[in-house]
Amino acid sequence: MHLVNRARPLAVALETTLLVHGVPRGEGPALADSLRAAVRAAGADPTFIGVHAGTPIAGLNERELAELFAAPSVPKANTSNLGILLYRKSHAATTVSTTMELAARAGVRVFATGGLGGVHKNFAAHLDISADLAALARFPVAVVTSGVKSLLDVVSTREALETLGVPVVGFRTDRFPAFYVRESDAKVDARFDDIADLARFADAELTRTGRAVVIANPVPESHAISQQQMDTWLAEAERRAAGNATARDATPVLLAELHALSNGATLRSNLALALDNASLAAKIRAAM
Ligand code: PSU
Ligand code: MN
Repeated sequence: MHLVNRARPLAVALETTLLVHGVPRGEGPALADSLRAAVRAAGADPTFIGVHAGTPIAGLNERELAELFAAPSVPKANTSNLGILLYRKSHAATTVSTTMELAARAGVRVFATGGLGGVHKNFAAHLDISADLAALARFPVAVVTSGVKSLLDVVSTREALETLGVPVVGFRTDRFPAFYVRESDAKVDARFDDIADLARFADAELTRTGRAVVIANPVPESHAISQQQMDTWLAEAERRAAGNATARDATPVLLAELHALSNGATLRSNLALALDNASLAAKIRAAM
């Protein structure tokens, strides 16, 4: 695999699945601009990761990103189908798992995303576990995230991270956040209140283990959604998505249903947390 590596020394990785599949079509370019600005404002170098015509790139340029946005459809690549998409010379949007794989190869140590994939609900009836979890055990990247998407089984996902030996630390929180919701029933392994302290720990831990560090940063209060409200919307989104929300489409289909039936409240929450994570990731990178 020939990786085009344009990462600069203070690179912060950003994923393309969030841009292409996580927000409605048409909103991706504006989100890309604001993520870039958030990283720069905090003193680091925004580095979009994705696949352009079969070439994996750390640091997509404006033209390449524009071509991904303009393509009729861009497949979502996790660590299982990435190689096939490269071989077929396809474009691809990278999820947390593949953004980490390419970031690690490019030497990028910090990555900002929205929410991690994890263990889907009803796993006793139907097992669906995101490739993100296995990637966290394999690639040495500090991932700044607002926890795991509220549509997953958050407590089981937290347990799975423990099984995989992935440390989960909270930035100014003791609880493991659940994406649009600031708290869940699960805890973090340790709390950090100071960015320089957190950056020192993450840097040392990446070097010590060769695995990821999860840095959990709750959605800003101003854009948080209550657990009760989330439960109501999610039950309705699951009903509406029934049958369509399978396999790789499960996450994008449910997110789109939530954005629609909350009149955009979940989308605004998603954008706010993604930007806040980009900003925190940049501060951590600058402090390393
Ligand atoms: N967070 C968001 N929006 C998203 C995702 C995360 O705010 O669209 C994406 C990430 O790329 C994550 C993926 O890796 O969803 C997980 O998908 P799956 O459950 O199919 O592994
Ligand atoms: Mn899945």
